[in-house]
Amino acid sequence: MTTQQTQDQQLRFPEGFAWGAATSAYQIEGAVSEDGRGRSIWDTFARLPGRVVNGENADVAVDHYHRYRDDVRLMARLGLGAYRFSVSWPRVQPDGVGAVNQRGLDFYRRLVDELLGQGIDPWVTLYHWDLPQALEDAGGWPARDTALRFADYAAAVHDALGDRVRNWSTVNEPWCAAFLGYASGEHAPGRREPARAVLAAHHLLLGHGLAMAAMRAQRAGSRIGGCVNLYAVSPLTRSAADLDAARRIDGLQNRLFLDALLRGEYPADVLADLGEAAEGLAETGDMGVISAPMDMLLINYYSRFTVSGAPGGAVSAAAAPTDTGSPWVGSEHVSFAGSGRPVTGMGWEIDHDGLREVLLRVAGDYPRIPLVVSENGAAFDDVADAGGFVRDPERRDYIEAHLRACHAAIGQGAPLVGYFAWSLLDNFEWAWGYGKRFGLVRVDYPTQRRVPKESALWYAETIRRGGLTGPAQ
Ligand code: IFM
Repeated sequence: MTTQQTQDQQLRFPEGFAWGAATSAYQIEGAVSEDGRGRSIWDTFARLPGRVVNGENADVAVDHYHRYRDDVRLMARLGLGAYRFSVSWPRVQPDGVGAVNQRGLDFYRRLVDELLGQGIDPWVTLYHWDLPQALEDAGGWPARDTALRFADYAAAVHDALGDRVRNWSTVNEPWCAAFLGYASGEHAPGRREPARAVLAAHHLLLGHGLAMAAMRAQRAGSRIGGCVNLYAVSPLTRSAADLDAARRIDGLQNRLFLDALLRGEYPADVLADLGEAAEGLAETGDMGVISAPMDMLLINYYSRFTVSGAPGGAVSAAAAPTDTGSPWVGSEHVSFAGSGRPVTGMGWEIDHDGLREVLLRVAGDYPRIPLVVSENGAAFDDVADAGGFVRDPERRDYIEAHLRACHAAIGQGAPLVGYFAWSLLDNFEWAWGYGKRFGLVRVDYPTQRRVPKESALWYAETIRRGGLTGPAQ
């Protein structure tokens, strides 16, 4: 094959592959006091001194609540086939229980209509971290009742949108909601109660299972899945201590959730690591509810962890990710070492082959189930020119390399059916506020002007072609 032929080679993706981008409600909507929306734990947390960089909050965010029509038009211009967004629980049930706030649901009805009108497939996430504050006041996710309330809320949304929305995910990244919210306290509600975080993880999973059952009882035909954030995990060396550190992090980050959802059990070694915190976690029947067959598994992938078990030693503290919940899981057994790979603006190591590894691992170790990469992307320190345009070759390269990894994984047998770039728009990056930009589309926050970045134009062209060009990975 000549060089030209190699360049021209098309790396096609399967027929019907979902090409999309993703967002979440609190990160983009704003309008936190409109149309009867209640308070969420993020409204409260963002007002606590020192919890969010520069004391920022998402009261306005990128004003998507008012600008959704223009945003959908923008998606159509980019050629997106699918859009994954989340529904704000406190917009639909201001206190997390009882009567549904129709004005809140109406926003999502309008959004879905707009998407369908533009030929874009809506993918709905039911929970992306904005728990109604009233439910947190009643105990939050460590309280079992929250899982039951979540199922009621999920059924209300599914009842309203299920005739037009086919693809649903229940809980986004339960690891983050449990361990960043209740162990390290870096996310709302900001509690530092490690043992309660384990309960929270169990109830988030239980909420997933109960919600799925409630939705299935309402109507057939919806495709429903859970969504986990998975990492490739490597030991720094082959020493027994480093191998054990890798086992621990893989266990808590990946297997705790995968085994529960896809095998109906928690991994014995992780339960042993957790000790008393995991005693009596599941009531009779819980694991059956959690592991009821899903139609797909949604996987969010960003990075690889390279870990060491060396006691306080040769590893660089600077390499430790800031969002590992490590004050509890890591301190005495695990250090985040880093491998020297380039990092994103979040300080996260870039390892596209880790995505191939994760997809093949799930495909190989668990019962066969369609997989979706439901988030993947990178923050970088963007610089806009006078017209607001951002040349972002690093983000473009990041997405391209990860799409090549997806293509390779499909070729090696992973049943991958879609890819969603994180994120459609620059937005509120949780405890980092607005300083970290993940968008394919630049948002100038003072004016709310949207300008597609170079990466967005490249992604649009890739979607148009139905794949990549150049040599396979
Ligand atoms: O912005 C978040 C998103 O809300 C959940 N997954 C990771 C993204 C980047 O940190």
